[in-house]
Amino acid sequence: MAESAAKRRTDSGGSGDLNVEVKKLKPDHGNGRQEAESGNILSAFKTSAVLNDSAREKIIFIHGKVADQDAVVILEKTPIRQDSLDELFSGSTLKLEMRNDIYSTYRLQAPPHLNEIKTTVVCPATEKHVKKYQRQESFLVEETAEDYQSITLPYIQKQSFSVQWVYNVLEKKAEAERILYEDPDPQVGFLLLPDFKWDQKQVDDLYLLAIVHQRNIKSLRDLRSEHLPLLQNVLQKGKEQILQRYKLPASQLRVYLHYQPSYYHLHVHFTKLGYEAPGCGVERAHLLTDVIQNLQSDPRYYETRTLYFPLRADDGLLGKFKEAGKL
Ligand code: M7G
Repeated sequence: MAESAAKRRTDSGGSGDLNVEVKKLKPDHGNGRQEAESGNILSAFKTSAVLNDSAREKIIFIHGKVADQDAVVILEKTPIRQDSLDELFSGSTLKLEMRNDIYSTYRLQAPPHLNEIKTTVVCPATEKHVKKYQRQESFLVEETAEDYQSITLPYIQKQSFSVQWVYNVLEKKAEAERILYEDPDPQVGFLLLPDFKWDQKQVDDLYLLAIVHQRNIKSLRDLRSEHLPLLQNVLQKGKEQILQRYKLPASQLRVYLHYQPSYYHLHVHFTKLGYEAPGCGVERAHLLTDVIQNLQSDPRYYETRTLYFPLRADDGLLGKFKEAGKL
């Protein structure tokens, strides 16, 4: 067990940030400057609705207000780390609930630092954010090349989420200390950093993002064979970095793009194979290796193909497909 605990600790050759203390961050209102805060910005949070929750995943999405601003708060219990087990057993109190023959159940009260809740705050949140986190039925959409030009493109040009947070990362105005690797080349370069869904405490749910420096590639649909050097570079160097830092070989990784993404600036998801990351299903995730091969066999593959993707019931884009008689 000691060996596997050491593995889970992801002794990453000195990246040193797997046990970073969670700082409470003030919303940065788009300029990317974040301040470590000792106070609790959520102490005055007023809940208006639970948007979604899952007992199995131990996560809850809440809509409410911070001061007068709309906010979405996500609370998530984090996995139990093997390297904290000794402390968990020796430093907790144990309250018996029931005992029967050889069976007994307890409530274990762990020391506070082993009992943290990962908290994500979106503030101010737009109506679109509230919808993104709301539990809803999804519908599979069939998008031809013409549909993309006449329905999807005009919609995303007007209605998509701001990519200010992406520019803040690229310009080192936010999360600069979290960047794991940068290839600064303007054509084939990218930044690699932890996705904000990953608390970096264990590799079991590893989730990194590669954000490309080129700013004119919105999504998979815009990819052409001229982007092959960029995609190959992201795949190759991303894999190398992950092997070096986390000792995870490429055979343990799922490397993919979302279509449709939420944020229309090209980025690639790197997740650990055994971890069922949200959005890793076949209806939304496109393996980067497949994307590269498709572009090698047809330079206009993603310009011309019909693509399929799920949209949630009240997604405005779904409404546009319905209006056009496509559903
Ligand atoms: P996507 O495919 O555009 O949309 O991926 P999705 O959120 O529907 O999957 C964007 C990815 O960026 C997601 O995995 C998000 O968790 C992640 N992400 C979003 N924001 C706003 C941030 C952020 O501010 N910082 C970091 N590090 N990751 C983010």
